[in-house]
Amino acid sequence: MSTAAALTGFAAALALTFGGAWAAGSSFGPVAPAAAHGAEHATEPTTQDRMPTDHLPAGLAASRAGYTLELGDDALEAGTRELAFTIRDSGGAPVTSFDVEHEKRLHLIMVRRDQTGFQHVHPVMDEHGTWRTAVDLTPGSWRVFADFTPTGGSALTLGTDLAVPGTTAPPSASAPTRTTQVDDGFAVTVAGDLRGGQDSTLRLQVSRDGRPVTDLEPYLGAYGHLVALREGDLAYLHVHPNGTPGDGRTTAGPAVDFTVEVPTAGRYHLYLDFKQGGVVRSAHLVLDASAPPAATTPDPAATGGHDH
Ligand SMILES: [Cu+2]
Repeated sequence: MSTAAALTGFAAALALTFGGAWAAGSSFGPVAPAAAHGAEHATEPTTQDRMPTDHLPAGLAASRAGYTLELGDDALEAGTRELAFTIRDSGGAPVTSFDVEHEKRLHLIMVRRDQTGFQHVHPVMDEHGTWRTAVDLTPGSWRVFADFTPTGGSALTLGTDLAVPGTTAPPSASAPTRTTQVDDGFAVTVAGDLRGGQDSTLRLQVSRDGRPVTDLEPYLGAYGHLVALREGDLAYLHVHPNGTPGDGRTTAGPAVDFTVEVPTAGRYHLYLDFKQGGVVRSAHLVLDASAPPAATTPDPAATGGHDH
């Protein structure tokens, strides 16, 4: 077993310990003194049907809400490789029951930490709970996000690192990017602004050879899927468009609107997946989110629905 897997096992045991203390109603509160030594999830209840209560952005932890993402290999060679992984429950058993969300039981997003590689793939699970998929890897440090809903639980995105050995160029600094070229003459432009802790609407427009694209095809039930990753720690947000293909009012491009709430001010990398001519393409844009006006208090109850 790899070091990371062993550590994950330790983390699960730690979570179990605290879960037990929680269930037994011990005299110390939710933040036990010993929790200062442990990982962030040690302070969380591990009951599987509870949402994480700390409102941490998704994707920052490999273990959360009683579930752990464990890779089969912590490192893979560059090239087209098979990535294998397992979602384990708080007892360490592989999870095999998942709800279908956007036509799939699990969405796997991979991004190189320097934001120069992005993949959104749909692994296949065997009867033992091991998921497998082919991935295209270039040298560097990759972040692997598993976006899923365990049956009986809440939607969850776990993240962990995968190393791909080899020589990499020093990362170049990012810059806000509102228009980007995609393969085959496609381009994507974004209008609108992000505000930390508040909803805002982004309009993404797809063109090809300078002409608006009006024949987008539904991909996983929508005309676009948007993943936002905060620069620095890769906090994760997966957003679906306003409107559904076939609802009588949503057009097949060129504009796809998203209501997005990023957790904080800062720089965000946006990856739009869209489908046309039977081909799924990804566009990479970069926006800076401003701080919310000081007087406003974000109301979590008012922001439901942006996630799915
Ligand atoms: Cu997906």
